[in-house]
Amino acid sequence: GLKGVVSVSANTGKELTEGEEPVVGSVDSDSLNETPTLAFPSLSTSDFQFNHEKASEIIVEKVEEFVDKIGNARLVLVDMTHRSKILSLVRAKASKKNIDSSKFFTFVGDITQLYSQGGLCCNVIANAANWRLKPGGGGVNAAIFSAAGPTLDAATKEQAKSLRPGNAVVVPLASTSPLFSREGVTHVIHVLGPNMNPQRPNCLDNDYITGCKILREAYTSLFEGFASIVK
Ligand code: AR6
Repeated sequence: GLKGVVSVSANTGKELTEGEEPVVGSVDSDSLNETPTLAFPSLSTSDFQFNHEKASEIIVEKVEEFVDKIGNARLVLVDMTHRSKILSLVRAKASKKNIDSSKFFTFVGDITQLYSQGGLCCNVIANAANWRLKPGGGGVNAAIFSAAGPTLDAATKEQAKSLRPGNAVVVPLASTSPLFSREGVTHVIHVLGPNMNPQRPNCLDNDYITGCKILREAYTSLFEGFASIVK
């Protein structure tokens, strides 16, 4: 039915209360494994310093636009901690819309260990990338390149040399990558969001007219990239 978005444990499907840790274990429903699922971080809201209120508005708007276009596939917004401001804002905004809570929900965990630590099967994960598509740096980019191993860098270079803000590139993972064999991830989608951090390239200097436009484009490219894999 049409319900608000809650934070759920992938194992039990039970709603988690604040501070409660998800139970680690195996996924209890086989059908869960076969549901195409994209796990994505909130683009630009940490190292790139994008306003959380504006970003959460755009996430919910774009999820609402795409969730019915991708069949039975699921979209999952991920962050590391239960204290995540962006997850709270998105849950509050999404609960006011008619978004199917089995097709879009938030999840607390490391995006590189969603299955092994959280029991959540995601065949595709998104990366908040840098324009050079380089491993390292910080945040989710460093975590994904490190967990995937050297084959991700090679596979990425086969698809693109660089990325413009607002664009995404779909990269198939080698079956030898630990992210594939341990977590069941078959594709990584690199996305470059707008940057408000003066210490990073292409800083928009608080121009949120342009910034919001680029963030919308980034989620559109990401969800279209995911849709192209699902089909
Ligand atoms: N699992 C889940 N979520 C995470 C993880 C993780 N392992 N690590 C961070 N997050 P950020 P940006 C969340 O800074 O703002 C990089 O160095 C984090 O809490 O990774 O788009 C790139 O090379 C936040 O909600 O991305 C770029 O130069 C979200 O992921 C630059 O940072 C995005 O945080 C991109 O900055």
